Amino acid sequence: MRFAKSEELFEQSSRRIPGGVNSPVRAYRAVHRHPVFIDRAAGAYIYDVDGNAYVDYVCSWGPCILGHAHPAVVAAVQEACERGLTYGAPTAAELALAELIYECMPSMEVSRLVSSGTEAVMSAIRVARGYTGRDKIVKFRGCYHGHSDGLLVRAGSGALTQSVPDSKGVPADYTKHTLIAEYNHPETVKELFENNPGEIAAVVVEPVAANMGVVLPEPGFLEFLRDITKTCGALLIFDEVITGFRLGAGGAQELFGVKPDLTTLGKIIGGGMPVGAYGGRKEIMDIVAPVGPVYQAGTLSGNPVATAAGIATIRILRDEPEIYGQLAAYSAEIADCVRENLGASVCVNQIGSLLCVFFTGERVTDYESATASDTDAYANYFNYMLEHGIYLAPSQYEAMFVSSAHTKEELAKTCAAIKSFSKR
Ligand code: KE4
Repeated sequence: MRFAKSEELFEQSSRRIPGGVNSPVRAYRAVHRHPVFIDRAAGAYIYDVDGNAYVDYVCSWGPCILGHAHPAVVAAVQEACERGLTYGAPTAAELALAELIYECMPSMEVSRLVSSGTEAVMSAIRVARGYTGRDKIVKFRGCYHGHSDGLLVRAGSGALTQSVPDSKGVPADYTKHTLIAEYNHPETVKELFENNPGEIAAVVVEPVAANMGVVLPEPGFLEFLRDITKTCGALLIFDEVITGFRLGAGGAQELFGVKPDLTTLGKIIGGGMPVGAYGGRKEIMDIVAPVGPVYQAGTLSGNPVATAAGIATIRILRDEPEIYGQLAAYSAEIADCVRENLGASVCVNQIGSLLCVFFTGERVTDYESATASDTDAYANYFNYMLEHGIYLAPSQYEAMFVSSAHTKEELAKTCAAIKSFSKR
């Protein structure tokens, strides 16, 4: 494969954009090479500026669950554009999206649209603090909830990949109310509640952790969080920016049967356009301005073009639930192919169309075991697969995402590359 144009663009971009990228993980630093610059994408494929084609398992970090440039989504966006791109005023489309979200995730009786997952989680935290009158928040080491100051503490995803889980530029005063627990270790949560009686406003958790690689909740863990928050007067916030509409139209809360007080969404609900959302029961959300005293706002919140893409996407996922069975079956085949060919050197965690290949011989059930993985071995795997037309996340601490556009043909290509990697 040739990468001359990507190399040239990267060199030029690095002079004008930090690290040449608009989000750190895209810089490929963890896989020790320059990034490829993308020219276009369609269905299950993404094409770089040198004309190389790849089967895409990043799917823009989750949004493209229907594949790239899905005709119905593109048509909805085109139609919306012709009516003007943004009004800064309420529209019927925002109501339609809020109704769809409520229909699929009944815990979100009332929701507010924003423009990113970061905004959604930042706002949900503010609501929890305003509603409870408490300041402290519990998050889990290795979980990532966007880049708002108070949550860049032991954060996962790009923060973990770049070894800045506690970002510079965030004053200690901004994070002193952020308490850290260990995912899948209930005793660490219990200890925080015992040591901070009456002070914890909320526990925020990725119901399936997907920013330290993919780590599934141990049986009873989410139920434990539900119980302890209820008992201690704190709110439970499910950050479903990744899992929402990914694990099913009802997200992780439907799959695991645990109902949070607040939920945050992003990625898929924008269908590839910038949309986030936060919401919960009316009694809590009525605290949000202009109804209540918790302020939150956004120029492009509920933007008509973005909501059109989100509505088109969610309607397909709601009306064709068989998509989720197809996604899970495809993903399980990938997981089996990796286990068969890479054997004891890897641990593959997979749930629905979320999966991760950890280069470790141990089971990965928490932050400790996830970060024991051999990131150089992952980098070798990543580079081999890229050179063989398979586009994976450029970090051990991210997920593989599968779309409904991935067919048996892509499965065969992917398994062939995995097999040849095992024999290289
Ligand atoms: P955004 O602000 O990037 O839209 O969403 C932040 C966010 C919130 N919550 C969860 C569970 C998330 O995974 C994210 C963002 N996910 C990363 C990928 N793991 C975005 C990719 C990137 O940072 O470039």
